[in-house]
Amino acid sequence: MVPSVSLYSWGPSWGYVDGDERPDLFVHHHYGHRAHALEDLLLLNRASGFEPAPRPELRLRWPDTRDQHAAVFAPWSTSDPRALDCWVSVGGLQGDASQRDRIEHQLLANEGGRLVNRATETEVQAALRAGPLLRGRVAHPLDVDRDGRLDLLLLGEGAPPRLLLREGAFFRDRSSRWGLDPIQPGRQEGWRAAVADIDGDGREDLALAVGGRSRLAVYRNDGRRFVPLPSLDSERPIAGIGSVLALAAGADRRADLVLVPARAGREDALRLVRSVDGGRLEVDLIPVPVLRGRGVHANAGDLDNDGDDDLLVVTRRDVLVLENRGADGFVDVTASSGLGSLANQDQPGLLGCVSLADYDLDGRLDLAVIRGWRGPGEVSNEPGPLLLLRNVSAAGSWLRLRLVGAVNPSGIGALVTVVAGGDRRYVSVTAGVVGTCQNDPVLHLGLGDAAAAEISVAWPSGLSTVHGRLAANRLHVLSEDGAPSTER
Ligand SMILES: [Ca+2]
Ligand SMILES: [Ca+2]
Ligand SMILES: [Ca+2]
Ligand SMILES: [Ca+2]
Repeated sequence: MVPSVSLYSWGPSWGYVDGDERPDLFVHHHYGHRAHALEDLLLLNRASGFEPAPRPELRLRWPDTRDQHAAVFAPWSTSDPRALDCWVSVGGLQGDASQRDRIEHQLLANEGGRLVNRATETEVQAALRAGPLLRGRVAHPLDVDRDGRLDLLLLGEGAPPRLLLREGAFFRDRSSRWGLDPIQPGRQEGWRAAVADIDGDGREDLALAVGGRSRLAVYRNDGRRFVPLPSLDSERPIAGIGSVLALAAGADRRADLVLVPARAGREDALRLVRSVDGGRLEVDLIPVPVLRGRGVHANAGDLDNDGDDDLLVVTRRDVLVLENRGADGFVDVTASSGLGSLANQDQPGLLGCVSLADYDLDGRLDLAVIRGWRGPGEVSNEPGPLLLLRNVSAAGSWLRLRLVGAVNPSGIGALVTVVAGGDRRYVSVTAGVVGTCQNDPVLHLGLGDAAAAEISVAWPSGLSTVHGRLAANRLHVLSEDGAPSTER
């Protein structure tokens, strides 16, 4: 069903390219410009299975473009949330200014199902070449100024984040105006980050590792600037932040953060960071089994559709599955999950990211994992296989929700209120970017044994829509223009 490939990638990205409801999969190849003879792979998800997209649609410009780090689907140019554009983050060597003009950023506009690089025409290329040399790692699509046009927050290492605002047909670097220039991540930092509404005011904030990955810095978006929040309580220092994950769903409007320790063995706990009143941050520990490798990534999704998001924690050598049992905390179910076999030391490559999508549309979230990866500080650069893991667990009922905004086509920045089985929860609509990979941007909600859920949406434009009681176990399309929701 999946072509047998060998890749060396920072993560698989789920998105929509060819206009249907099946999530497609893009896996960039890190060193495509070198003599590996390995290329990026766009797999179109068809009723008959995955098919590699025909060339030359995705033929990026080798050999000049340098390393690729993450691909992100979002509607920067397109108005169709089922035919998204794709950003590919490209980086050069740290501090090597001579590379500045050789880095070819990739903003692949979806033009009738063909992805065409428009980084020059939209002036993304010029804006980034004029700024500090960004060792580009990952992009977060967000409408930071709430004008309905999707902007681009770029995170790299060794340079401040760059915020490119969409202004008419072009992108302009507004990083300084938005207060981002003082943020000075070091090596292996800056991209270990999450973008989420941490204080619950309806605007996306920024959390990233700084200080040799010893500290989490949080910047609140006040609508005009990113303003630093006081640092975390130093009584529980973090000896190395391997990954920062934002949990998009919860009982309040504030996104919680999960910090994954970068070092195996001694630091056997995840940190759960919550914003409390007054913008203060509090930390709890989530005990997990001692990590058998360096923590590099975490992701979350409701794997058993019971209404609680479960955690996946990736080390170089295994993927831990932590089932969320609500008040009873997280329980390690790796051994019975089927993912224990990924820990096989004999397989080629190291694990990087795991990303989630219900690719076979059966109502259960499936996983894409790449075994070939080389992060900073790693010696091995072995390519490895792309693994698709189909979820066959017994699971509760579910909803898929596709938002269609009036101006912002995927409704990125909206907040969905879900009432099911007597519980109310809030789910933020994001592009699905987690670490250096991307989950299916269509919302997947577990409903337990509920047959329906009451759904309403607060859109980033300020409008609200009420969609009533929606039947479980299907996709609903929710429109900002007030049209009745449609089922598919
Ligand atoms: Ca905007
Ligand atoms: Ca906020
Ligand atoms: Ca669950
Ligand atoms: Ca599935």
